[in-house]
Amino acid sequence: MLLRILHHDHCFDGAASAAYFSRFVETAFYPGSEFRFQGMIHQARQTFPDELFDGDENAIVDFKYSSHPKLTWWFDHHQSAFLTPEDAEHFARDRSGKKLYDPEYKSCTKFISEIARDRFRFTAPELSELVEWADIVDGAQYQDARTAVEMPAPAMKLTLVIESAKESGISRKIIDWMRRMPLAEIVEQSEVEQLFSPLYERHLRSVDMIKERAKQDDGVVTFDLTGYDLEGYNKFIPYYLFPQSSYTVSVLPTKVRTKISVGSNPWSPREITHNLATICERFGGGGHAKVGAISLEPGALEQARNVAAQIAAELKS
Ligand SMILES: [Mn+2]
Repeated sequence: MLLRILHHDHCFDGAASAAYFSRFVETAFYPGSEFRFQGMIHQARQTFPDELFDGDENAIVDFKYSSHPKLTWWFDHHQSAFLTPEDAEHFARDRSGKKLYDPEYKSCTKFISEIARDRFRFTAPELSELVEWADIVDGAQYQDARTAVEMPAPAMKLTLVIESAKESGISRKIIDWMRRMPLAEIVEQSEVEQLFSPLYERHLRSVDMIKERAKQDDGVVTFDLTGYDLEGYNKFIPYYLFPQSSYTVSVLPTKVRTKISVGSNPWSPREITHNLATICERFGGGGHAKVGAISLEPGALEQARNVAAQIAAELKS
């Protein structure tokens, strides 16, 4: 018996969901089965071709719904889980009890674990660490900026490796290890260590770059990363460097765009009152209440600096 499990790729929760789900159904439904994992990436025109569903049973975890007739199991917690209203109706008509959705959950791993426990009497105490960390990482519920930036916890190290993985081979291995190994032991695997070191070096360099350029004024941290060959940075770094700040406005030019990022400090000593999505929308961007961004054309540096200055002024008021 072959089980195909499609999961959200480049995502700690996606990998943890695949690991937990496979342990659950192996015990409760399909003992002795073979499991094959396949990572999925969000695309503007998402499709689910037939060849994805090549198992005797097929599952999707932590990823969009598919009305494909060969799909047996589905678990998701994303706000935008359905590609079309037809898919949402197809899901609503399902009576199998094996397709489950709850956007209230911070992680799909925790959702799976609670459904497995409450409806199918499956528990795995040795995986409780995995569930707990999936909830922290996917829900950005770090206890402080240090945890998010220095990455002392094995789960944070694994997150850096999983999110940056160029090919899916290492993700499959990590999923297999997650099924049966504590997180501290997974990060000690030589393949993981080898990938982690250069990624962590680059992350530390980005902390130094931001430290060099950033200024804080009236609770707003601003910096411009022009001239550094950087594609992005860990969004908690500004609050690690300036724990008393409330907001960040940054300019980051890359080959594909000139990005203005606007964020708020999850550990801010003062209340976060501005809706950052609303502010970014006025300049053609968007996001969530607590974090937003605006993407301008590559090379639009003067315009980006101008927009960033206007937003910083507004956040100080
Ligand atoms: Mn998730």
